[in-house]
Amino acid sequence: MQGKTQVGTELLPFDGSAMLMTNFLGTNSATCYFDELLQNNPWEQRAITMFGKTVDEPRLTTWHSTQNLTYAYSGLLRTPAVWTPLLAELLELCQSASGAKFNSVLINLYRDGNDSMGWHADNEKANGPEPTIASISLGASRRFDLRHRESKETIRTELTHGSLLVMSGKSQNAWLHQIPKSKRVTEPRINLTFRWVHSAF
Ligand SMILES: O=C(O)CCC(=O)C(=O)O
Ligand SMILES: [Mn+2]
Repeated sequence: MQGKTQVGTELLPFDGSAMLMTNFLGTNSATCYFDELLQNNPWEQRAITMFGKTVDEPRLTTWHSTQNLTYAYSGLLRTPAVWTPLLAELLELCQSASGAKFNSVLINLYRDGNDSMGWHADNEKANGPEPTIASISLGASRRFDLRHRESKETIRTELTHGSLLVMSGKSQNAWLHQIPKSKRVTEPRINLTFRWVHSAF
């Protein structure tokens, strides 16, 4: 299983960068990673509390760290799941493609088009002021939107099997992003977002 580097497409017109490399992983190796994770990753269903109501997150997730760091997001404290050779391999590929260092990864499983991730930015304190986030997509293609916080300008793209999106600079401060629900999508998608987490909270 290995990756191949490719020149990316810049999605953001200003205020940060979001570089999309569509054929970052070859189709066959992307499929191997997908199958292995779908079968063997210890998927967790988490609950979130919003406006006093507790509901299940509309996706399954796991958090992994090379240094056993815990991570807080959306009021959830995560303890890390196992760090595997597969994750070490993908981390290495993301580091060479982006020039950034990562020590952890959040993995999302969108079981079908009913699963989603609402508008947010990865601007938690633990990520530092201008974080670089490397995001690998495996399985079903899903729409991915970016919306500028002030101008409301919206960029819409498709994250396909084996693609890499690297968000950096001001992107997490100036823009929000989401994976909207989709009635068309009946197949699962796995997304891995590699991050550098500065300290445990
Ligand atoms: O699934 C995706 O492509 C986005 C995931 C994401 O934004 C996140 O994990 O913070
Ligand atoms: Mn995000």
